[in-house]
Amino acid sequence: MTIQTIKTTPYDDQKPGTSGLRKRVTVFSQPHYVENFVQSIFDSLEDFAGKVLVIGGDGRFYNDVAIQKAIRIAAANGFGKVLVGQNGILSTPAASNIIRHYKAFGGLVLSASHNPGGPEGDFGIKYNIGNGGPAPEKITEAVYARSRQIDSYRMVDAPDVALGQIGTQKVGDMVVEVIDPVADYARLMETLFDFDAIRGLFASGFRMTFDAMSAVTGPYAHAILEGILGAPKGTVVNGTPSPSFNNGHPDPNLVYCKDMFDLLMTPEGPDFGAASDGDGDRNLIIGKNRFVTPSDSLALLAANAHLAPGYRNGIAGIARSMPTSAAADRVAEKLGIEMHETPTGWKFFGNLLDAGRVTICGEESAGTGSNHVREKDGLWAVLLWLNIIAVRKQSVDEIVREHWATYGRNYYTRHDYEEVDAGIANTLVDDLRAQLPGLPGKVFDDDLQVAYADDFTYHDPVDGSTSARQGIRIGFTDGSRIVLRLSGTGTVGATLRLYLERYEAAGGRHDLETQSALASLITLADQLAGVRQRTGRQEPSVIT
Ligand code: VG1
Ligand code: CO
Repeated sequence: MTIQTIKTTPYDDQKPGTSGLRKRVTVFSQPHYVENFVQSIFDSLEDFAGKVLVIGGDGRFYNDVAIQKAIRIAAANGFGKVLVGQNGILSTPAASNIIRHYKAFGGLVLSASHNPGGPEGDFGIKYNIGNGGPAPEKITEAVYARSRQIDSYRMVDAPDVALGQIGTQKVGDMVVEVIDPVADYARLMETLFDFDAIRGLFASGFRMTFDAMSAVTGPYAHAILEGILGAPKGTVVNGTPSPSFNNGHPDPNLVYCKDMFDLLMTPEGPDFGAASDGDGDRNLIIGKNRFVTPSDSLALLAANAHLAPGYRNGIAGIARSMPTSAAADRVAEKLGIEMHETPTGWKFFGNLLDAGRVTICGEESAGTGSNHVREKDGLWAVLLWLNIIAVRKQSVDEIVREHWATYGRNYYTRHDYEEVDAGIANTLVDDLRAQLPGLPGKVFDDDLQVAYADDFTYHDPVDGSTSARQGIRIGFTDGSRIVLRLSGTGTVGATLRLYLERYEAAGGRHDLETQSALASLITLADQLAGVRQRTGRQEPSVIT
């Protein structure tokens, strides 16, 4: 085996964000760019000689190029074996499962998730540790520091691996095993859910539509929903992964899944609609005449998890990201279990899950998951919903309404202002931060009294680490909140996310239109932060 040591110079922009390094394909395809980053990852890890590395991606444009480079660098750095999904494909939750199941040292997940793909779109690389979850900040910071110093990387001189072919090959001294990307994942789902009950549901005429958005979940959804569970052919739409996502935007929200939403609002539409994102870790849930906000979905899944065999004995606790609504908190309170509020990004849930302190985690951005893996999991959420529907024999709308009648409703919306000038966005956040000390006690609109105003700092109760500046929160005495933070996954300019929440107790009005229910908070947020005036935008780019 020839190991080449290749001279390189550092790039200064390889700082991982909320979920790995995400950049335009045009940035990733610069000379040595992928190589520098992958070598910087390996340089930040210890004691992996001879061990197993998992590599998989969401199949987007450039996946095939980057994966061959990563395999050659892994071989030159002394990994003993690489497990790779056939054709280089693994959904993010499936990759997490493979790392755990085969007790790998870690894994590389090649994905820019919900960001658009294609030659003009985005690509991404993320490192996951041995628990199957995204590397904690300690590692991502070390990788970034290394990427600014790197002066060479190691690569074996070997031909491309035939990724289409299941089985074992060799690259230098390293074994490369190409595996079926779906099989282990499907088996895991079967251990968690009552597949007989879900089969019965489909057999009884229940109809669903699952939009794989031409992204990675297509093969998983075909195999599990239409194959194992017997949903009629055609249940899965856009089920063939495409490197450019068929020129779509694989973000399962009400903008990019508007057709599905409209269909679910018609009498002849199916009973249930769901979608997942580019790498298969997000979920969109829509019942007939009922869109379920991700924050509500987290609360509902937690409250009903015991109906699925995998959670029969109850859940240990719940964690949610800070901007996610407090709906889940009310469930935790009632169940008498732990509740944790973490910064945005799945990497912050890992310690809590590993320590057994929480079982179910979720984010307002359409991410929910459990301790079965260490990533959020789109199809898992869909299957848990189906399991609950099959057992409760009620519609999504009925289940949601009953939940609100028991716990009250947290009206919730997120307004995204995408591709804003970064300078303007940073000043806006700085200026709002400067106002925070003067806000507590102030009363707005006669009845909105500020209870606290801060920039969220998280203290990890498991490893004692601290993460500061995780988003501005302004909380009111009635439980309402305004949250504002900058996205850490965008690749152009800055994306401002404004999150608004208001609680309406059980017995209150639960049938208001969300934007009108939150109108006074929306106006107040704009008054405090000056989003419209400073960005010149009259409307958010996306409302969820
Ligand atoms: C967004 C979401 C966050 C999620 C992250 C990765 O991050 O808000 O909740 O964990 O995307 O999701 P940000 O920093 O842009 O707000 V995925 O499905 O793109 O890996
Ligand atoms: Co994703």
